[in-house]
Amino acid sequence: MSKYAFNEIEPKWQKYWEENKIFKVEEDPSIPKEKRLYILDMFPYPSAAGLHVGHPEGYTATDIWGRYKLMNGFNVLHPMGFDSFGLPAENYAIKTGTPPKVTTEQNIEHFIKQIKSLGFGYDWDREIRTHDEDYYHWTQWIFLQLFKKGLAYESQMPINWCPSCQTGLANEEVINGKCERCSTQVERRNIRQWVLKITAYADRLLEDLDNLDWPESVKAMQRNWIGRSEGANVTFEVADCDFNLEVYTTRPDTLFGATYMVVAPEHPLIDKMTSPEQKSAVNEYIKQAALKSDLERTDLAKSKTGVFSGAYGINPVNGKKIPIWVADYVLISYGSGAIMAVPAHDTRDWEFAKQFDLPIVEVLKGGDVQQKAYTEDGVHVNSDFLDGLGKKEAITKMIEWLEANKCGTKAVNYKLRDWIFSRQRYWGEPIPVLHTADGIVPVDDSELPITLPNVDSYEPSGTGESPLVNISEWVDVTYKGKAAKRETNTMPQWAGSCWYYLRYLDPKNKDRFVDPEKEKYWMPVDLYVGGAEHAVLHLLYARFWHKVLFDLGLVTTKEPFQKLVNQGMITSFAYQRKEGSLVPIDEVESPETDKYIEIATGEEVQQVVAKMSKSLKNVINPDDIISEFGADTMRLYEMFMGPLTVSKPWSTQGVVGVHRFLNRVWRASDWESTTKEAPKHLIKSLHKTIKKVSSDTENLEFNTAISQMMIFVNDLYKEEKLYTELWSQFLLLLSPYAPHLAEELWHKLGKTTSIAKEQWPSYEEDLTKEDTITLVLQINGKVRAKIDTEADIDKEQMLNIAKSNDRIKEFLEGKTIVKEIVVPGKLVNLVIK
Ligand code: ANZ
Repeated sequence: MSKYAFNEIEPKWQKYWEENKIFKVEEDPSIPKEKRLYILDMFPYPSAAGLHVGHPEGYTATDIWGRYKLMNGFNVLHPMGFDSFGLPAENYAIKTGTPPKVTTEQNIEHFIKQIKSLGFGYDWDREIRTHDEDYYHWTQWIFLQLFKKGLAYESQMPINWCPSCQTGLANEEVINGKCERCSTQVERRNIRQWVLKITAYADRLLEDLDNLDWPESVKAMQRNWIGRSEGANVTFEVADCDFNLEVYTTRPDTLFGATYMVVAPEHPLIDKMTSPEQKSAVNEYIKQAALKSDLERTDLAKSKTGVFSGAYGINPVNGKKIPIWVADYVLISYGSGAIMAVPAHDTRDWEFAKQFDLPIVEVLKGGDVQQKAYTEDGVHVNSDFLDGLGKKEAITKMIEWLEANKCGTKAVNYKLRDWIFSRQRYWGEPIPVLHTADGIVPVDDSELPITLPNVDSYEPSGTGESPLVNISEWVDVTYKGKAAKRETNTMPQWAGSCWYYLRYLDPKNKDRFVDPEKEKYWMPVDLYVGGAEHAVLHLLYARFWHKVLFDLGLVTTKEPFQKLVNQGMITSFAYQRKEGSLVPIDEVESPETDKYIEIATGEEVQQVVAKMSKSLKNVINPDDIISEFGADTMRLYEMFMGPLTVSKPWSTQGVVGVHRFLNRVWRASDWESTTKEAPKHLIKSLHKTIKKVSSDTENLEFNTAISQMMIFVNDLYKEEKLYTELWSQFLLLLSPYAPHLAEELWHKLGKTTSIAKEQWPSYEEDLTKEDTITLVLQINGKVRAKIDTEADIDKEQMLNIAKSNDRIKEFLEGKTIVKEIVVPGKLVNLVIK
């Protein structure tokens, strides 16, 4: 008996696929559009840590699907590349002085080696790296298209600034208002930024979601992020001042309940309206508010703060004077940065009113507004011409009234903000514009790419600018004979991933970002698989760029990714409750993998899982699994763990189980072989398996497809003979899942071409049907029971079935059978006395 030597087999076939370019793909025009498939993985950031188990989860899924489709006659494009600009490489450079390019490329080599060791069928000729000059040439070019369309502009924007480190910080680097590195109180500072006008596409980004085959949860997150709301802008006069205050409200119907107003601490009119008595208190408050992040300011759990400005607004519907407060729960960046406060019907306003003892006036019946804000629908009261109306009609009526009286208009607002697109960092695409005596000008296309120069120090400049400002040979240029300076801000990490799926289509094109024919041939992406953490940023930014390119006539589809699938997270430390206590998942016989949740407080804990993380020392390294069990086991196990889209815990026992299955397949190949026809029951088992594996693979239900293959192999083991025809069909089914083993056993049958290029097997519907009959059981000629049983049973078995049937047994109790009548395949009649 030979040994399943996966560590010899696997590299051998990987080399064979690569050398024979088995997965190379071309634009074959004779293949119709519906037979072309573009399958995309979210390309990895090449971190120093290498691949983790989450990467192969998605990659195996797309690889199986791609191989399956290839065998079904599809022209399959399935590329891989690297999202290789990013902060970790730059931080490492600050620490060690090693240029980010060097570390990044080392990491990429490591990633490629690891990815290749899993036997994925990528067309490596199309590999891209976002930090390659040939790649970011076109990232810069696309930026210039946005710039020329007026969608990229410069603006002073408030950012988090650490006065001690002298640098801007990302939101994630601010902990409780303090710098993550030195614990200094972080300030908000206005810094010159490049901004992309994504808000110009808000409506289309929202509407076009409807036609996408994406998880509802991701669509919901994008809808929330865009946050479209409808309401009204209402103008309030400010008493004794010559200016008005505009507010945005989604509830103009509650205008009669407005008892005070609030402006954000950054509101431009504060200075003008604050009374002399309130001046110092207001100024002090503004200073404090500047230290807080938006998140802290809007946190519902935090108590409200504010200060009276000394000024009053005049409610346009009833002429009442209401105080204007300054409070940081109102953000300058939303609506008009000022609100009318209706404490009876808005939770934040209610809390504020309670805190500062401001009046609460009910205008909708339904709750006790002295106890709690009533935010549901109801019937209007205390509201003059709105009394008796419900919320919806009242909103419409109030907007009509406001418009007729010229003190308000219908308005739409979005939470979505324009996208701050510049970073004061080195390791990113330089923004390709010049600052000249005549203002900002784009560099000429012929000068692209504007490449990153070598620098000696990667430390931020200390003035909030990137390390590039110190490289005067690079920064100082001439433009039309006059001195000019290059832009030293670079693009954020998201830039390269906004369009990479287009570059795969034509990765070596020197003249264009993509050839239009190739774009038309492949787009849109038919299946995009990756983690759920990209629900908003990457997936929204890429849709935005794509729509801009669409408007410029540079791509032919409105959307880049037609179907999106989120893989579930692979977790660790799994325990499940069994007979009252929590036991490690490895010891639970059939764990309910779809039920794992993080610890639920308050209830009895049923399962416990933990994320894999370095600090918990529970990270599984794919390399270890591959060297101990092989890539095929790794692939199969990750697919067998549970449905692709659910989160599931790693189980070492599960890996062993799957490995045992592959070993059984291997050993079967050593059985005595025959070209004779296999017994009927095996043929039927095969056809059932082909049917189930085909439809499950089609629907990305890989775990159940694998179970079916296991059932088939169990059936084979009942005969222990290798029926070569049957066997070769099974190997075809196995090949997308365990491609190395299938390829090896395929060649062992004497085949000389790759199994990957064979045709997927088909089945006969008739042969997938169970051979069952309905057996009628009678007592003294009366029907007492009916049961389904296998068809080919003999008289003796029929009698046994009848006599052991529970219902029949009841009739037999205390009686004697005097006659047994058996009609084969149909009926048993027992005559009793
Ligand atoms: C009065 C009112 C009464 C409101 C009521 C709500 C309920 P969405 O739905 O998220 O768009 N608002 C407006 N601008 C704001 C700002 N810059 N900072 C903080 N809050 C602001 O939210 C719109 C509502 O949020 C607006 O409608 C306003 O409060 C508040 F029973 O006006 B409303």
